[in-house]
Amino acid sequence: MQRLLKYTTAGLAIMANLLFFSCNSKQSTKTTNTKTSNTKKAIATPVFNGDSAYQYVANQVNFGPRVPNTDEHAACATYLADELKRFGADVIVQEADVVAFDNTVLKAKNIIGQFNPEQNNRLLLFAHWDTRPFADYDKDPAIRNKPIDGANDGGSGVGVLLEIARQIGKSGHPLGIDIIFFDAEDYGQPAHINLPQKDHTWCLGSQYWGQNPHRDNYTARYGILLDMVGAPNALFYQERYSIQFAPDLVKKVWNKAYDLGYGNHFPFELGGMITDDHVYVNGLRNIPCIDIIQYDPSSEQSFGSYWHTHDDTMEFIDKNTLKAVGQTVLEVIYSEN
Ligand code: AHN
Ligand code: ZN
Repeated sequence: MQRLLKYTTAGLAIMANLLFFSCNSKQSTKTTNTKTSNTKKAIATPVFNGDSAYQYVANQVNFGPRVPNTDEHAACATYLADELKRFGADVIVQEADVVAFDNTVLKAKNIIGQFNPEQNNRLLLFAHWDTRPFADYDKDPAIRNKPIDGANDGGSGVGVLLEIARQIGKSGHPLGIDIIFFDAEDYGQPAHINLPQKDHTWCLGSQYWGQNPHRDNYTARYGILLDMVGAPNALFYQERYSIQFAPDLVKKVWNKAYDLGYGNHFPFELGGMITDDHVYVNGLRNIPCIDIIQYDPSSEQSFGSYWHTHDDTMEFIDKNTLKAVGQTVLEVIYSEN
């Protein structure tokens, strides 16, 4: 009896299917397709929210300057780790004592958010989250030794990556994705100071991580660094180390930006050769890396006139630039499988 009922139900289902098929073959073909390709179905690229990213930048700035060994820095570290956890990442805070150019021991914290930690196929996105302890290029010499807000230099890359993390948390991604906020990037030796110039005084957090990755033999398909990605009308020229390390990725990112209508921010032109976290991630871990970094050949220091001054505030953060960078990176990582 039970059996018979089952058969009957199955028979009815077949009949219904046949009927459906004959009435609307187009739709039924569609249904079949989704069924058979269930596991491979691509996830649509999420929509990056520029307002949300802007708020993440403001939240960081509201802590005050995030200079290592300060309370503001410690409070912001907790905030960043908590946000990544809230978005569903497995979070590791890697603590390290690193030595600055003036021999100050910095209690550094690299904040690492892992999506799909069991996946071997990984993509890496990163930015530095600390801010410069001085404003060596400020017009006013009286305030050059004061720490800066670092809205753009520090805040913007992290703000964009937090929004990307939120979107990955909501949509999922077929690959493993790591988002790393490196510390102690911006404690580099000032150019005009009465000390012999030392090498490798920038990017101390990424140098440490490169030598001591959070997982043994850590690697990723590629890495994308975001640095100073929030200024109005910012231009992201193709940075020269990036072209050397990962020429195909540069093409992929710049083409994607162009396709999305952000070509105005991403000229197909050569930029500077910039010592930044991507140099150490690439060199120490052998991961092809690029740096999306503002370059302004018309300004004295090539990064925009606000750079390492007290003008690096929320006033010069533009949601449209955050959106252009964030949507481009999302589009690139959602084209991978
Ligand atoms: C140098 O000026 C050597 N590198 C730029 C890296 C940097 C500083 N990014 C933000 N602040
Ligand atoms: Zn800086």
